[in-house]
Amino acid sequence: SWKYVLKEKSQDMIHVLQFPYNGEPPRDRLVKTEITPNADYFVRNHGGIPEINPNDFFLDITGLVNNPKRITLKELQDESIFPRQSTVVTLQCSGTRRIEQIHEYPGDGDELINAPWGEGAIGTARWTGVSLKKVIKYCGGLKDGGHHLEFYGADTYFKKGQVYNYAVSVPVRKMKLNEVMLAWEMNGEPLPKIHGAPLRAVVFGYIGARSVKWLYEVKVIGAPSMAPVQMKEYIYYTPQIGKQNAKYSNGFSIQTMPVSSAIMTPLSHDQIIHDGHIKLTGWAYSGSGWPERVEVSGDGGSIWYEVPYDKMSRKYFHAWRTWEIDLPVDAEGGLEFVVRAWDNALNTQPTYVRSAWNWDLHVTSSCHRIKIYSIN
Ligand code: MTE
Ligand code: MO
Repeated sequence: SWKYVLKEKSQDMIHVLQFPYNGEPPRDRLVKTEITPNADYFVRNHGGIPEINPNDFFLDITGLVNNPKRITLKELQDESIFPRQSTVVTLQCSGTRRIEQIHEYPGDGDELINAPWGEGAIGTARWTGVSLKKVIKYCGGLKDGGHHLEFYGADTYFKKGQVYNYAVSVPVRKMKLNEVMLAWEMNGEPLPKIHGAPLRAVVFGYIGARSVKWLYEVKVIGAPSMAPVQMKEYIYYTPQIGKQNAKYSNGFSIQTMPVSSAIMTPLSHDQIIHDGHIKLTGWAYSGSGWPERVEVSGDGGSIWYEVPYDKMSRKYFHAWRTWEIDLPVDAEGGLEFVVRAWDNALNTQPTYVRSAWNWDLHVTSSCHRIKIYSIN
């Protein structure tokens, strides 16, 4: 599968794992554009990259629907059957910025789950496909008791000697809100193999793990999926839970992503020479809406400056906003820059990473901090 990786991804991706392929783009490049180029879009894989011939491809809609159906890609793409949808949406892996939690305390150390991601396991694309709501309607709608949608991916992975297909679920409410899309195009190009070709789910505002790649079946079920990725991964534990008392039932499934942000430039090893100003760039994202305000501090969080509204990129529901600020800084020596975002529901971020720390090291939503040595 390295054949596709080499073709589809930028050569300077940072590989947080070599196999399965997991990579993020260089930090200073990610926020140069509000739409992430496909070649720079982070990749999170649990197993290999299946090869699927789009001409033989079909999607099965099964379980608690009135008319279960097998639908070919051609049918999905036939605009006389399904209206086409094209939406700008951010996907964020719950491992984004995990490296900060690892530095705080490394937890259970399962490196397949706990890949040491930096700030780049997030990306924004214009996805094109159909709304899953239309597809469920085409199948005669839900039967009574259909409360969750289970998505199956064609890739397999090993865990404790057993082989599994990647599978997770989302509540049907998400589909009814038109917030689940079946996509075959990414930024106007055919969906790259490494991002799930020929068809993937895109679940708006949720943890990236629900946006199943290489999707071949949607099953309507009564309760959340029993598959291992749903039951045993992407669980959020309270800070009191550790090695002695961690069990899956002690945590809850991560779904909607909270408000978070990151400073992407300058890089912390840069030595900055300026005259009273320094330019910072970054992203801010909220899975339940959009970032409304971004604030940056040059002194570890005592005094905050608001990013001017015209220095934030366009507002889309369920997408990040990139931002830049020319921050006044008169001090010399070691400085700590901090960012925090506020979303449209007035949520903001925990101040320190220790208040975000959790046993499986997911969702590092605390204020992002970088240290810079400044010579004025
Ligand atoms: N779908 C399948 N079939 N297999 C996977 O390993 N990884 C998930 C999700 N969908 C995964 C998957 C996770 S954890 C994330 S964060 C996103 O895909 C990443 O999507 P991307 O690789 O297109 O950026
Ligand atoms: Mo993820």
